[in-house]
Amino acid sequence: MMDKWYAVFEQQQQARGIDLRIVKENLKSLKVETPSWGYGDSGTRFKVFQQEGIPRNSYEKLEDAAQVHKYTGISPSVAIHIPWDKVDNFSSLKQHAEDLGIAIGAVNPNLFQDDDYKFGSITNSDAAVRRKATDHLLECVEIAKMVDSRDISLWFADGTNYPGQADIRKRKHWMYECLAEMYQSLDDNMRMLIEYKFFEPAFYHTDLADWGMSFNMAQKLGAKAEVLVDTGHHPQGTNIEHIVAYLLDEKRLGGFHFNSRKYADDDLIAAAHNPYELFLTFYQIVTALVDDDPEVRHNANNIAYMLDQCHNLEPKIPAMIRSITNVQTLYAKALLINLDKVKKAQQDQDVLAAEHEVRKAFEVDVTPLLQAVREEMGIPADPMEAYLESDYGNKILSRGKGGASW
Ligand code: PSV
Ligand code: MN
Ligand code: MN
Repeated sequence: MMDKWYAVFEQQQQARGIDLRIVKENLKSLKVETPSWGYGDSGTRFKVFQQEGIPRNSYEKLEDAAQVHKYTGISPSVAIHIPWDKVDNFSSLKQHAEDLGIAIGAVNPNLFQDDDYKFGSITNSDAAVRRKATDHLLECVEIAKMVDSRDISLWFADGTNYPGQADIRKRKHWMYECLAEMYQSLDDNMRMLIEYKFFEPAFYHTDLADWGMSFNMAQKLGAKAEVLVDTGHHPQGTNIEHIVAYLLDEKRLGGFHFNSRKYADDDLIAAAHNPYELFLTFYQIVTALVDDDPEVRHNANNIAYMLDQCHNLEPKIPAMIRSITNVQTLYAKALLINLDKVKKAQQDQDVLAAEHEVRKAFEVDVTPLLQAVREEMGIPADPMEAYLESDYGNKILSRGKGGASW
């Protein structure tokens, strides 16, 4: 039955001029990292809800992440957050990940949960606080080296709540000084990915408020500094795919933190509210993968895809699986855009035809394609169903309540 379904799908796509061999290759090379903090208890500033079976430590977080990889086949690494994931022996954590068939991914410093950082970390007017913050960044670079991780993801809560509270330009200089010191400590293969967010926890100004500020900082630092786009960190209505296209053209798109949002930085299941936005983001990436400029292609092939989500109400592991399959589904749809036809419509300045070609791919049901790809990868056709049928969810209940929180 399934084979017939796929055969029809193949025929339809071939008739549209789509080479499914390339589509499948691209789908098989997609990797989406999950965040260690997404497996812990989380909530809002109003309440952190405790779930049963939450990992009690970083080792157990990796075990849960390995389940996500087991059933999706495309999430082989886990981002860690220091000090939440600070362990006595990083080689043993690394080994634990390897034993589970996964790896440690991006290292995330934490410069927002210490009283010293009340008025800023690397932008604080107090040189001693900036020193402490920079030392933490350097410590994270060392940890990344210990666990063989390439990327350090940087998000700063630094900002102010009131006009006049601080000297915005001085803070910009201090930030550059601290980041430049960190930059010097990176090995040649390493990267610092600079995230931005327009508000929260600061409500008047945030030192890295948008992609332009991160981009400017990255450009000043050097080629190992790139921009990290967290899809939940923009004002309403922002055209994220435009930002993505711009950064790709500048060869500075370091990675993504996928999540979905309705109102603020909601950190919900990726594409739960806004699948078309993620599809259009992938459309920009798909065009960059075949760009004439080899550097643009290189950038498009080296994007770190990561989730940054906190599942406050829903069980964590299936929520991660849903997010990963959503990302994979929207990437698959974007790969079905007939770029030649779009190009032709663009040359003809035929607005309707161009928009139609793009949207048409979104409307394709890619279930048979994903099932075929998963079968070729030795992965269950329906990752969510297979996980729910396993006994892992029950087994972890013996951990009880009161596990790690983010
Ligand atoms: C806070 O907004 C945040 O969600 C950022 O997106 C970071 O990437 C994440 O926390 C982890 O520090
Ligand atoms: Mn993020
Ligand atoms: Mn965030």
